[in-house]
Amino acid sequence: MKTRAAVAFEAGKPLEIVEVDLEGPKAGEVLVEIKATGICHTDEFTLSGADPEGLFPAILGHEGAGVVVDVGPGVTTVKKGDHVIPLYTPECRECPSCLSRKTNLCTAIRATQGQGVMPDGTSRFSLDGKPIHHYMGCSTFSNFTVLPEIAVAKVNPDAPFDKICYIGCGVTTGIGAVINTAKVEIGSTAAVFGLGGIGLNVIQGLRLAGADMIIGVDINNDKKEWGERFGMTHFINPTEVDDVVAEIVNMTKRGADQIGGADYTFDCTGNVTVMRQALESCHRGWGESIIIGVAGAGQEISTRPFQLVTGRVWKGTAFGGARGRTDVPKIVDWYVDGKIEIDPMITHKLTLDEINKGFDLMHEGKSIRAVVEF
Ligand code: NAD
Ligand code: AHE
Ligand code: ZN
Repeated sequence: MKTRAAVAFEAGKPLEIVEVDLEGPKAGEVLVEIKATGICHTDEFTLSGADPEGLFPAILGHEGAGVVVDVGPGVTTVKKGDHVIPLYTPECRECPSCLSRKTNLCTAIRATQGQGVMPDGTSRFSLDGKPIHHYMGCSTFSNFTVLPEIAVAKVNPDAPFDKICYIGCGVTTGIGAVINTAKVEIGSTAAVFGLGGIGLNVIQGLRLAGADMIIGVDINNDKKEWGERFGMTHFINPTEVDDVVAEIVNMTKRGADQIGGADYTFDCTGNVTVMRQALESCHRGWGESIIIGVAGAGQEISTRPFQLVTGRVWKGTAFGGARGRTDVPKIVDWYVDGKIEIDPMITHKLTLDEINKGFDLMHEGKSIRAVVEF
């Protein structure tokens, strides 16, 4: 079949809207009509050329929602008409990682996913007979896409696509980092670095978890109001203070020994200098810093080992530690039941033809989430 898609032909160039060829689903695969897709900073990261796994030409996008329109042989868990969210972190429930119960990082199809192809080693997308790469196993910047059955979560059909697409990455990543990865306790103190599409969801996760003090850090002062809307209690613009780490340590001093530092910190910027600040803002003895941001090829993190010797913990999280087929339907229900907010964070709605504007808005710091509706 033919489908309209935004194709990334080259790193650093705007996406081009073209009609591409799409082969139908093979065994264990499903054809999904994407109804809406968010634009995440990770799409921008790959388009910029900074992603070591970046391949071109490719159809980017990994934060979508849509309807199953066809299934290949052997598919048993979803059927035509089901509403689904594509999963860049699948859940096969059979691989050693899934069975370990220690991680959400299913390994069933990770190798081919990184090569921009389906599990059989080929692409379903092509243009003029030449293959176009899939992206993160999702390619939601296409009106129709093919996904492995293990990479779709069946969700509540009453939920609006233009909002729940965000659960395909940003919402789940932010809230999941708090609940699944950090396992934040009631009364905790926390600092969130970077108040964009991910950081604001970390803040709403911290509010859900019952954190007492939620410090937001962003170089853009417009983000103060945004953070407060979702539960942030204090704001720091690091460009307006001498030392953001000292500032956080001072603000969080408590107890007879007056030792400061947050119980939990989160990097939602992808900047390795900020990652160090986040680690060093943690409380001596137990503070945990969770890296969510994705850093470019060649970038490395560093700190004095003494920071870890004295009990601070550095962790990372992908997709908020969520097991997609199990957890994503629950998060959709939380949204439908009013337990979490999404609507105010969808700041812009675009057509596929306007998708490059979504990247511009992100660069200008004007959007939280721009969503493309098909
Ligand atoms: P975004 O562009 O919406 O937000 C980034 C925010 O960081 C902006 O508000 C910006 O002003 C702020 N910022 C930039 N430099 C800063 C600095 N030096 N100090 C403090 N704040 C600073 O991006 P997003 O969609 O929220 O994504 C954030 C990061 O998370 C990206 O690196 C993205 O690739 C990554 N990400 C990771 C996962 C995962 O599973 N680990 C999932 C989604 C996104
Ligand atoms: N390809 C990059 C890493 C990109 C990355 O870390 N991706 C996150 C999801 S970001 C979603 O917006 C992820 O899930 N990572 C785990 C995985 O298996 O990819 C690189 O550096 O090579
Ligand atoms: Zn993402």
